[in-house]
Amino acid sequence: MPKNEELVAIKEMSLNGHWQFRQSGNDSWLPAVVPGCNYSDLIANGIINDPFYRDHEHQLQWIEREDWHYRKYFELNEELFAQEAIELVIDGLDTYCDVYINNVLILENVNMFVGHRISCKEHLLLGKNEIRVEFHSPIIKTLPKYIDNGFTYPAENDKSSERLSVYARKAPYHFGWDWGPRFVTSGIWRDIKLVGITKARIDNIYVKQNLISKELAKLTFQISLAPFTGFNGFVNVCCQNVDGITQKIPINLTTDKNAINVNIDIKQPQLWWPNGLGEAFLHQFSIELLDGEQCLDKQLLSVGLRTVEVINEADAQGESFFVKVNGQPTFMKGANYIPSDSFLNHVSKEKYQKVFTDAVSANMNMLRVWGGGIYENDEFYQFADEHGILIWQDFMFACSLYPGDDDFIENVRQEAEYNIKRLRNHACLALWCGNNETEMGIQFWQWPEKFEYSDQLYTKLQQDYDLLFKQVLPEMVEKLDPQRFYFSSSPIGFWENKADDNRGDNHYWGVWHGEEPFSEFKNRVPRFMSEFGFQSFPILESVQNYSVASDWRLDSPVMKTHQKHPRGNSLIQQYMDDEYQEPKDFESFLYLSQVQQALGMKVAFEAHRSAMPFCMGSLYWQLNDCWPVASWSGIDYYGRWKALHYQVKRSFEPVAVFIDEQDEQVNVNLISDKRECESYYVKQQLMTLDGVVMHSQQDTVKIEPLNVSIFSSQPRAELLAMHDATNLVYVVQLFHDDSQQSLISEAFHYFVPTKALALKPAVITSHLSYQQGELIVNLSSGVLARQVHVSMPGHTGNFSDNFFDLLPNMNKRITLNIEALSQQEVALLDEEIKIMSIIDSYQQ
Ligand code: BMA
Repeated sequence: MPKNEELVAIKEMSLNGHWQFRQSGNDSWLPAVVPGCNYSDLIANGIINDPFYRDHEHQLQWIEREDWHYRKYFELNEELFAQEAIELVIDGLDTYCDVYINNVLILENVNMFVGHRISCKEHLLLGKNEIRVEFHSPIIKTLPKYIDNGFTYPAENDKSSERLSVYARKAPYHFGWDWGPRFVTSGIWRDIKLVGITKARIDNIYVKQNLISKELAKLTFQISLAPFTGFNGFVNVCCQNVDGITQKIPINLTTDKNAINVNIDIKQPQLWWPNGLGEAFLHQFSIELLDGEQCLDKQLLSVGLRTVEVINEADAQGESFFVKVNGQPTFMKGANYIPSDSFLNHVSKEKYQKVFTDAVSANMNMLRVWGGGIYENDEFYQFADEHGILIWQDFMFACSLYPGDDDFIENVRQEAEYNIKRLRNHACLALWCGNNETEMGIQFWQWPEKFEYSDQLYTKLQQDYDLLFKQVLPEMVEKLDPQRFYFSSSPIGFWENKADDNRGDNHYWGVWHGEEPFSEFKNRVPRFMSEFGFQSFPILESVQNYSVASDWRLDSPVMKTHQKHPRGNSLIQQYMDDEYQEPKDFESFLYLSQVQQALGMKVAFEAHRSAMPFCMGSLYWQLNDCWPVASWSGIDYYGRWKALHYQVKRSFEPVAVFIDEQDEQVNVNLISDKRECESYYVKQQLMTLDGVVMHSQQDTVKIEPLNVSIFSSQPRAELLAMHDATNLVYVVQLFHDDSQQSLISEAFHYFVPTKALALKPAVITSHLSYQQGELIVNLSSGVLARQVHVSMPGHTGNFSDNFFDLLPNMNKRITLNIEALSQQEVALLDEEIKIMSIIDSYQQ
């Protein structure tokens, strides 16, 4: 929470920045940066090479078995030293470490996800001081537990023979995943500072939203204070963007009385809405602790006023699972988010911001912070609040059983308390979920057979499971965040049982893991799809960043290092053989892998949205990558949108047209997520791939709010009539008005699989111009070009549209945000621009 340093008595001194580090046992100290980690510091000192490059990962595994020491010398000035109390505030230590101030041990940390505040004035000196943090190898530290146990926890993504990740409260993906490398880091990964306090400080604020309606918002600010002296003062709560909303409450602080409730009512409040439904409006509150005229401490809070409910209850069709925002059932459109880097200190504020601008650009309203990563940084949730992106928050447990001993449970209890308190005031936070897929694992992943558990042991492991996820975590949520929904494990329904599509959320992995065709997405529509996905490769411009030309074949050691799913490459190829003609070279294969992923996932997005309100959510696996790799992501590590992200943008348009062929009928569906009824123009065309229009029709239509309707349903045979099915496209476009520029959604339907389509070699002409921060590219082609990909070598920026189907003889305008360009530079880009479509990727 930001403080206004000018006015408040509290004095802060950051300990971020320059530190020193060494591998334990070495005498010499080297420069280091905090927040950071040992890998980053080793890279910066030239001791190791870029861990993401080629197959360097394998050479760097020694690092996890070493201990790492960090130290910093700092000067304490008189002003800070004169404060009544001084606290060391550490937001995150990764993971097992001892913290010393001037050689006095003040903390033994055992959890990456817990921050600390340690009163330490008695150990500090005026002038020069030393802080030292000694990290113990997470491997060596947890090994004795594993040896004592005599069995292995089923952490199948932990890429080592001894699966130790479950013992450490540390980001599970650091130990390897089926899209991630194994880099088990150590370091001071979040901010660290000293805080000097006079008399008292604000300890915690919980904003309880008791009632939210259009007419009235009733809030209670539950404020806890940490007093170091007894005194009479005031707490002042003030809303900065609504006149007259202020409460100044007298307090009589003793050293043991420190809680106060402040009630705030706001008439006709402006509500917070998720993206697509309205403005994500945030009320700005300041909370001050006053001693007479002096402000001892001040915090600023952005509060979105809204209700969020998860309705998970028995209903006529089974068991519902949907989100209501401000009483409004809302279809959730989004993706699963994994940490944006293996080295968390590399995730800059700009990178976080891009996550949310990319999500908003693709018409999303929810991201799931998946349980194998981290409880994200504060700024992640601030951006989510500001951008109207709801957050589904897992606790950090995924795909495994976990210990249940007292120490472990107590450790998790502290982790839950710390993170619930940290995140509960965020408007974006929609729900808490105990873990990812452990209940599915218990039922379907044959753990007793694979890991040779006796009945007795497996019963005990499941009791431990119940203790943690059905008792401890729900109790913590009930106590600290009673207004939020908790459930123990996602998914509730299992894809292995088709009947489960009627119950709760579902992760459907029949496509990909189950090797079923993409068309199965239509037959497996659950109440809420919280995971489904298909892999692709980054395009060549990205692959070039981590490999050299001699690596560019699927079975090279480098490409295998950057594909973590054991069957990944063969699955991509297998599906491609079924759907597409053979790609002519490696670059074409990479491109086609993206086209295949996007068009495959399109089937799912459209099936889910068309099944509203039975199905009320579509969160695909996965938004992003933590390193450059072949994966399920829609945005590659370097920030380039894959074909999938462009498809997501189209499929998640608030008002959209979809065409679906079922049982020889071609149906046109109109979908609206809007809250109001609106009128649109619908243009239908049936044309050959070289542009001869067989039929064209234009209608106006009213689309009801939050609704799916069938606009038309025609027999396939009637549409095809005497035409050649391999040479035909049926296009339906939705416009706001009768101008071409008002296009809001368009659907292309082909009557044969892509492989059989009679695509003609396309000459796509492009015309480039530059206007007010935008490079404008106008494209056209004499014949239909499928999945046109435009790239500008050397540029990672994303075009407004890409990987689209280009109709014959139609102009398509796409734009790219780019800093000022001269005419000459535009001409240069004109030469460099690369354009390809499906036909160019085939062997001719
Ligand atoms: C889901 C996720 C991840 C995994 C992905 C792809 O089950 O929860 O564990 O990376 O599938 O296999």
